[in-house]
Amino acid sequence: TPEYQDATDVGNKTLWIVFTIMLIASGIFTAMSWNVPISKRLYHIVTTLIVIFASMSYFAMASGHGISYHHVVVRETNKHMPDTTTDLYRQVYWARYVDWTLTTPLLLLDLCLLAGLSGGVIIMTMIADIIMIVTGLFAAFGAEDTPQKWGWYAIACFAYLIVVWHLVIHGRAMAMGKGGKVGNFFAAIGGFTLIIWTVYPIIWGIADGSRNMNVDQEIISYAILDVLAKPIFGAWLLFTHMSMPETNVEL
Ligand code: RET
Repeated sequence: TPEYQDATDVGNKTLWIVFTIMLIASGIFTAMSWNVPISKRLYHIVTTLIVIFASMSYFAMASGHGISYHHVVVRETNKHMPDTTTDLYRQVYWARYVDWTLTTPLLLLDLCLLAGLSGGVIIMTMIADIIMIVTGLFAAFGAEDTPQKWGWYAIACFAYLIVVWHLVIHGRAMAMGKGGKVGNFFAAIGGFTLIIWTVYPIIWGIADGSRNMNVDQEIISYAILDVLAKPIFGAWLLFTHMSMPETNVEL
């Protein structure tokens, strides 16, 4: 007998709420960009695109698109009876991975610009991040609960460490070089990012990886993280940038 793990009304309402938050953030960030000359809008453009992409992916997920079933055969060994197997179908929102592939490199671009990193380091950081998301997608759809699935997960975690390495080592040094004000702001918003981002692979391991969390709980966990990582991060960055001319980017 097959078993289905689906979102309920609670999960679906959560998706609609986050869609609304992302849409409002898109409007606010767009309006904020109108108050600065076009040549000084780089952070605004990057940050607004992040919440627009998130709005689209949340709209897809809330309206029932961008979802697929991951099929796993769960085998139970019984002592005095023959083994039983269950066909388990769990919803996987692949729209998230499309969102993350586009938005996480842009979030990193914001931080790299703030630190004043060189083009080469920016590209390496963004590519390592894309490798992290794509290998995470392979892990999510890894057939069965094979070691292979956790192999992809390990590769994704390794790529994540490369991202962290670039920002913590090079990013912090470069930001400090721009003066104490920029250095302290980079340390604060970078530290916030590091904490939030590190929770994603933990949730993934508990929810998608080992299915110790139901689909609703997974949706709610990612919802909280996504709101912190995108609209809250973006508002903090744009409002600080407004009052701190030292953060200006010459491009
Ligand atoms: C996965 C699973 C594989 C291992 C790792 C992951 C990391 C994901 C991260 C996602 C960040 C998303 C953000 C979204 C914004 O709304 C793919 C979950 C390391 C760090 C910031």
